[in-house]
Amino acid sequence: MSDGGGISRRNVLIAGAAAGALSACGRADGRAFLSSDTHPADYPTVQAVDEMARLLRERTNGRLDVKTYAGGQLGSERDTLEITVFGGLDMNRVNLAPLNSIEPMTTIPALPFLFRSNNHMRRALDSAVGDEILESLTRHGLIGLCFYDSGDRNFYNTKRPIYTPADMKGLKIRVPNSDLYIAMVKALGADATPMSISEVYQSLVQGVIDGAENNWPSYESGRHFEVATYYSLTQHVIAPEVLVMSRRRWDKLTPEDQAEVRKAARESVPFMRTLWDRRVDAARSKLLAAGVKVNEITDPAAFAAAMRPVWDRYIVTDDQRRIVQQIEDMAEAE
Ligand code: GTR
Repeated sequence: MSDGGGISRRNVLIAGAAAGALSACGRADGRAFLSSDTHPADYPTVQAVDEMARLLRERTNGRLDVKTYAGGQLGSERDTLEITVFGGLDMNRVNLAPLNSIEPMTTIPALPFLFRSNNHMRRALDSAVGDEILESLTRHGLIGLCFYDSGDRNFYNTKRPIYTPADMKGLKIRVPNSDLYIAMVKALGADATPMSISEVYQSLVQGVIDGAENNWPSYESGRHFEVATYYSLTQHVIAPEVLVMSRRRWDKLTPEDQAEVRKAARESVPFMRTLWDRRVDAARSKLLAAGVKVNEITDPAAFAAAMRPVWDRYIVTDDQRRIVQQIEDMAEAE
């Protein structure tokens, strides 16, 4: 983890190593975009970027390509984002959470109980609302290319099933590095511990934390279910993933190549959604068969009410309020 102050020495080293890896694969001409993902190679986000790479190769006779370093090889999302802004990485697939402290507009889709369903999230982010949130990253040195699904996040822990907000009291819960997530967990009376997802499994084993919150596929692929066997369907957040490009790299592309990159990224979205839906089903079946103790919560409205104060704390600008309203208006079709 970086100390939060500027570009850490470790990140400069990682960026250097990444550039070295790029020339080692014979693409020192700088055309293959180097991308990072915290998930393993078979995860839908990584596969979607591979599909984007395939489309780019096909349309440019191999002139444009993407090489993804999966499985968090290049570091945590927070660290690799820093490297991306600074230009040591060309692309990055991250959740919105580590962007929350960089750009307030990214907190909107991460608000608790904002989206009524995954479809509501897809509809909103496919509209001009999504474009506006992606566009807000430009002033921070990032080009927002597209959103990918991340499904609903649920609390899981080693101690007990969560039925009501009171059941959360005193639990030590890991959250991504985002003040919004810290506030959400504190609002439920639990202790929030921000850390990178790669540290969660070991921290559960050692009892440093009692639990975390995530979607079915991450709970499964990170093997967190082996230790934290209570999975409670709070569905408190349906925040998407986002694919970003370093503005430094983007500005060096011709307008034609920029258009190709945007198009290929957008076209990888429906591909990702198909993989995502399958992956959620597969993860859920596997976990139920593995004996994970899944429960519905007693009263979703009680969780929504307890977490509602974070809306007022993080939605403070007129632009944020306007976008939140637009998203809520799109829920009507549910
Ligand atoms: C996952 C997401 C990752 C990462 C992780 C986390 O759902 O796909 O990008 O943000 O959650 O909790 O750190």
